[in-house]
Amino acid sequence: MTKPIYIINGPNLNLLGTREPEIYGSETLKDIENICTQTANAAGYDVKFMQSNHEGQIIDWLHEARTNAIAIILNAGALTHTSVGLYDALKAIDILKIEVHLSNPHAREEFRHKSFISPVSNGVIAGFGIDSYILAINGIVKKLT
Ligand code: CA2
Repeated sequence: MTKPIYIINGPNLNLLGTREPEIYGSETLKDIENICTQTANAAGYDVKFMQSNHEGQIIDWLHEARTNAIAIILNAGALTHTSVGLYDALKAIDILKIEVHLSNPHAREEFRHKSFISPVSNGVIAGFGIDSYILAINGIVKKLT
């Protein structure tokens, strides 16, 4: 059986749809999960969709992905800008890794301009709202097929 694409979401993304729709859109994380699953399934891939507010849990999922996933899509939320732990975990992973963001962090506060994830990712997609995830799935499918 084909391994799934792991889609891992970090801190506070469980709150999507409740605040700041002008920045993050009005969809909930469940809406994003549904459209990602539909998009991946249509291309013949499965998805394992996860969210945690805890850095250690995200690192554990990344370790699991090393052997159990075909590719990783990671929206690390604010940990993007702070986490050497995520940098180290991603550096040890050889499968495709795509960093995604709903907003464009480079057009926001300066503290969001630094990403610990980008140097250890194969690609970065930001600023397209929910479509950032869809673009990442389509890019992964194209690279894997
Ligand atoms: O644009 C993105 O996807 C971010 O990864 C979202 C993070 C932010 O820290 C990054 O700089 C960019 C924040 C996610 C918080 O989402 C919320 C949504 C609704 C209400 C509160 C938080």
